[in-house]
Amino acid sequence: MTVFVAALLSVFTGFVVSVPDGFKPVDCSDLYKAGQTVSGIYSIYPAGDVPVWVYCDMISDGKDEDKGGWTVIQRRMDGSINFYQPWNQYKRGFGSTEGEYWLGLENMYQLTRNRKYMLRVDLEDFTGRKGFALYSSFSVGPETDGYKLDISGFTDGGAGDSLSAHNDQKFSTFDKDQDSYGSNCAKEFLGAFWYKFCLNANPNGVYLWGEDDTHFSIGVVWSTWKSSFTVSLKSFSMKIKRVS
Ligand SMILES: [Ca+2]
Repeated sequence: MTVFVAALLSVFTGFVVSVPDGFKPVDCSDLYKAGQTVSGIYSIYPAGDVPVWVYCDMISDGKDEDKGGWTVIQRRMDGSINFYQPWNQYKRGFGSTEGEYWLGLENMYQLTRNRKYMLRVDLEDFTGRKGFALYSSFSVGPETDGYKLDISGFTDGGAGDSLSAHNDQKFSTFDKDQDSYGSNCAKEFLGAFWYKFCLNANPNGVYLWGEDDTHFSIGVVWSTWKSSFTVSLKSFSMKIKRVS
């Protein structure tokens, strides 16, 4: 349905592009290069043969030569999806590509194992203020190594760096504790992430409506932006783009 809408939009805005039969884009960067300039839902092929539905952001980043082609790997926007999910769900992905979703650790691994990606984190608070953070390198390791996060090359878009502290950590869920903390970070902060001991960011935490200190740091937190662990954000998205 949404694909249809996106196709219609592309017709109305004049971006009519013929995609060759058998074209299997690895990611949104491939689609963008093939002329798809409308943000929306597309199918990509991270591992070669099995299609995965994904939201492509074809707009982010102001510089013309650097626009578009962003594959959204995580998105929060309205609290409609429960992100307190077990390991298998984080492994294979869940949610709705039209709204909130997690692309899945295996897909992230397949995308980044042999290709170079950068990561952009886009944030918006409940007053409408926006900020972002850029990382020039992003990859996720294999499941046998706990889907370890490898991130570097931070550039500040006003939100500060809440992710570098999570570098080199394995992924943890409430039913799979791979963090560097004596207790279980996922259970303590009601999310799932590359927790250490435990967090500077909690993108998959509980969707709260702004400032809420009822329980410390369980919200959708990016601590360096607000210098706070109790401000939960309205919109949060993580998106990756191939570096050629
Ligand atoms: Ca632990």
